[in-house]
Amino acid sequence: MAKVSLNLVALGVTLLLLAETWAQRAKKSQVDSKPAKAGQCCEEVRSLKIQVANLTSLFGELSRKQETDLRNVVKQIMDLEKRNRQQEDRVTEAESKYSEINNRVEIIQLQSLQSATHTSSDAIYDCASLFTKNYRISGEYNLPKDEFLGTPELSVFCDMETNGGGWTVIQRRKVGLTSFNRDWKQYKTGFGSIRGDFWLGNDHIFRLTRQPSVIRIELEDWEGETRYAEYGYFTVGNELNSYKLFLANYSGNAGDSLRYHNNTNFSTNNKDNDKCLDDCASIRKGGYWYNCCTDSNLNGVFYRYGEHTRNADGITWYGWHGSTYSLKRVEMKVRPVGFHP
Ligand SMILES: *[C@@H]1O[C@H](CO)[C@@H](O)[C@H](O)[C@H]1NC(C)=O
Ligand SMILES: *[C@@H]1O[C@H](CO)[C@@H](O)[C@H](O)[C@H]1NC(C)=O
Ligand SMILES: *[C@@H]1O[C@H](CO)[C@@H](O)[C@H](O)[C@H]1NC(C)=O
Ligand SMILES: *[C@@H]1O[C@H](CO)[C@@H](O)[C@H](O)[C@H]1NC(C)=O
Ligand SMILES: [Ca+2]
Repeated sequence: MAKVSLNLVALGVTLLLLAETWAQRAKKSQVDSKPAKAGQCCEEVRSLKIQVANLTSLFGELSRKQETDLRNVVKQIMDLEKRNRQQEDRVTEAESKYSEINNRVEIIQLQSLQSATHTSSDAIYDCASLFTKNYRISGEYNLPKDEFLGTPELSVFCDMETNGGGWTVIQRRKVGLTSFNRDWKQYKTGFGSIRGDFWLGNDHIFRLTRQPSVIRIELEDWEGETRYAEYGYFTVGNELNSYKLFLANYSGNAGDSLRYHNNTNFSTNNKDNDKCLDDCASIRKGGYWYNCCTDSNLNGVFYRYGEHTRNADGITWYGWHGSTYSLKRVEMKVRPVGFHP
C-alpha cells in the first residue's frame, strides 16, 4: 500500500513539473502572439491538472477505504446480534460509495472548469447550484473554497432526487453509532460522517440559509413508514445570535413539531440557552433549539426499535409518534426558496 502511494505521489510531482513547463511555454507563445497555439497549450495544462487531481483523489480514495473498513469492523463487533439491520446499512453504504466515485470524477472536472472561468454567477455555494449545473446524482460533493463569497471548502451530501432535488443535507440519523450529545464547539463546526450520521455545523447552516431557504425534514419509523415536514422559510442566526431559529409556512404529513422551537436559541450540553428552568440539552441529550423543552428532538439519543418509555430523550417528533418513540431514520435538508428543478 505504502509503495503504491509513493508511486502515486512521484507520478503526481512529475505531472506537476510537466504542467509547469507547459505553462512557461504558454507564456512564451503568448509573447510571440500566437493565440491559437496558446489556447491549445492551456488545454493541455488543464488536462494535466485534471490528471494530478485524479491521482490525488485516488490516493484519498484508498485511505478513505481503509478508514471505512475499520469502521465496519467496529460496527460488527458492537452489533453482532443485529446482523440483518447491519446488512441493510452496508448495502446503503456501498451504494453511496459507488455514487460517490461517480461524483468525484465530475467534481474534478468541475473544479478545473471553475479555475478556468470564475465569476460570481458561476459560484457554487450549495447543492442547488450544483443541480443547476447539471449534477444530478445524489452523493457527496466538495463545495470549493470561494474567495468571492468568503467561504471555506466544504464537503456536503446532496439529495438530487427528492421532490425535485437540489437539497443540501444538514443532518442525518440512520446508523446510530455517532453520539449527538456534543458541546457547543462541535455543533458549531459539525461532526460525524457525511455519508452516515452527521450534523453539518451551525456555522455552515447559518451560511447556507443566508439566502432565503426551505427546510425539509424526512422521518422514518421502525415499521418502515415515512413522513415529512417542510417549512417554506427557514433560517438560523449567526453565533453571536446563538443560531436562533426562524421558521414559517409549514406543510407536510408529519405534524408541525418544529414550530414550538421557533424563535429559540440553540443550546448544547455546555450552553443552556433554552426558555426553561431546566437544562433541556442535558435532559434531552442533544444540541437543538430547545424551548421548554421539546416538541421534537431530532438530535436526541438513537434507540433501536423505537420504544424507550423511560426517558424522553430519543429522536422524537411528537406530532407523529409522541414523546416516547425514537425514530429509525431522519434527514434534514435545505435548498433556496424559489428553486426550480
Ligand atoms: C482517472 O483517469 C482515468 C483516465 O485517465 C479514468 O479511467 C479514471 O476513471 C479516473 N479516475 C478517477 C478517480 O478520476
Ligand atoms: C409564507 O407564505 C405566504 C403565502 O405563500 C407568503 O406570502 C409569505 O411571505 C411566506 N412567509 C415567509 C416568512 O416566507
Ligand atoms: C438569544 O441569544 C441572544 C444572544 O446570543 C440573546 O441576546 C437573546 O436574549 C437570546 N434569546 C432568547 C429568547 O433567549
Ligand atoms: C415563527 O415566529 C414568527 C414571528 O417571529 C412568525 O412570523 C412565524 O409565523 C412563526 N413560525 C411558525 C411556523 O409558526
Ligand atoms: Ca434552562
